[in-house]
Amino acid sequence: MRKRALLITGAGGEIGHGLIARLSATSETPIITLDVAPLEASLTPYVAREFTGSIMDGALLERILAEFDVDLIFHLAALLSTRAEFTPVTAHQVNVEGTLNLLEFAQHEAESHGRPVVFMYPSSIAIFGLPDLDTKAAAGRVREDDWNCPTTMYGCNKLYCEHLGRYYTHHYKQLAAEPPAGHVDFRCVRFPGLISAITVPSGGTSDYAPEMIHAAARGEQYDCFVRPDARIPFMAMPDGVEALLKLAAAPRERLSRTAYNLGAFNPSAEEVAAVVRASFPGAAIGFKVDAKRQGIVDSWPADVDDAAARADWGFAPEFDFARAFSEYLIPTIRRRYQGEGLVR
Ligand code: AKB
Repeated sequence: MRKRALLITGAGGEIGHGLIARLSATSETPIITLDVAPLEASLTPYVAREFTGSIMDGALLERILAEFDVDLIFHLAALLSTRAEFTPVTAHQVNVEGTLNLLEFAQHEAESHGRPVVFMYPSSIAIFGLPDLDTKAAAGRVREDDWNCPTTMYGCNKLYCEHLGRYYTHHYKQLAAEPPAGHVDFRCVRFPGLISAITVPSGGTSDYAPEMIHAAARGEQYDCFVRPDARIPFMAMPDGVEALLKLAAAPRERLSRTAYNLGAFNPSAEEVAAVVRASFPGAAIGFKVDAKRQGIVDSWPADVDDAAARADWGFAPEFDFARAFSEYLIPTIRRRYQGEGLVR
């Protein structure tokens, strides 16, 4: 008999941290994880079984399939936007081929137990590509199907995988006369920049905001790599985790799309710096623009229209810009730097 479980890939990353803690408190289903690096000790008590390995390893996925009955997957493993620009071919392998492997894994799970497999996929504002700053300013709150013209390998990967997920959900092997009982039920949120008080990101282009906050808390000088006026949407990590859980639990018939925009607040880099300076007096924040990373941020929308997520499955972020800092980031970060330390 296979054991019932939910699977999290890339579990040791930023989203995985929050998700594991939250799921272990709310879900009865045992959690199994797959990550290239061993999970850190603070997470292992919440996990029934930890697999250390790659999503590219077909034999390992077969082993998991043979042992576990999975009907919920959070596929978080990915190479983020800045890192992907340095190693685009590897990024394509991990972000696209890895996701295809997981979709096939989900399809086989569904066929084996005869139930749908809910496949949760974090996509990104990186799937958008605005050609210049005037267009970005004029575009305002960008809707899901507008400006789907990414300029990064990561953005291309995420957009294509959104389509793969839609294919597996609605069109898989169109030759089948009847849709099979067990099938992939792909659900995707397009995250803005996520800001966690517990972890610092690595390899992303929205990293300047969290890096600025954590550097100030550590008493370190920080040179922001985008211009003061750079503006993209952000979200506090607890709202990101909550959104994943809420969409995963939504009745299928309520969902009018497979990919949803999400937003919460959209400060400029200078507005983030001002709040950080006010919260950590003496914070030394400068601006040293990296042209390539600036170009990526300039191509992302200043804001997104997330009306569909709000209407279909009740997305409602708890933290606006002020509350994210006053009630989550600043108090949690202060406690962490005074106490247990920081997770990287
Ligand atoms: C990145 O900067 O690559 C990510 C994202 C916005 O998807 N944080």
